Amino acid sequence: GSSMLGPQARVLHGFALQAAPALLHGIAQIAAQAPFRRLSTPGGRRIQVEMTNCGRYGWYSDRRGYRYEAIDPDSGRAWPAMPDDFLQLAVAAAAAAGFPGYRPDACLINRYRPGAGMGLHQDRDEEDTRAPIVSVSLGLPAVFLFGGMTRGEPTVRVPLAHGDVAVWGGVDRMRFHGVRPLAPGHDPATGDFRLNLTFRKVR
Ligand code: MD5
Ligand code: FE
Repeated sequence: GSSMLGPQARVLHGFALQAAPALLHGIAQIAAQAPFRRLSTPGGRRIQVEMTNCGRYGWYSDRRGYRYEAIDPDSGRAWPAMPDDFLQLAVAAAAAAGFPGYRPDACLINRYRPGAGMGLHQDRDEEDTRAPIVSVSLGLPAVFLFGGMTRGEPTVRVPLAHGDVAVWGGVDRMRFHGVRPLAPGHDPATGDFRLNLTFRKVR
């Protein structure tokens, strides 16, 4: 089943359950080429969530700003290619949520340990804001915060479990959102992490 969070925001519960083992294997291979790391904000604070990327563009942040890079600044090499099964899952989820013809060119991989969270923010570093964002949750559960178009509006708490896929597009694309600090837990399949794949179309 699926839950409607907004006119063009959906959670597809369990949509990635079948693909999950292959996705976790793919993440391990990507991390062997482009290791998870803690980036810095332009203001010099370290981001709690560990990140890496696959696909044509990778999200990156340091003193010079938030941006997308085709070359991993920490290795000087291109990001690992987006595996076919990653792309197929994202395309199928977008279509199921009403966004046919999705062609993401970036996949940010977020790794959360217990205690790590992500503060309220908007995703505004992409040139293409018409394409939706597809987000896959694996491993430990999290509480997602779904807000409004301004920071001050109230947020709705949305539980996200292993295998859930969320799709945000159209009028819901620029909503403020965040992730509450993860509760302690065990998940042998992910090594006691929450892993999140965030597919985007940058250009
Ligand atoms: C996560 N990651 O669970 C989330 C999934 C990020 C991030 O937020 O920037 O890495 S993506 C959630 C999202 C994206 C775009 C719009 C909305 C939510 N929304 O309108 O709620 O690690
Ligand atoms: Fe975000």
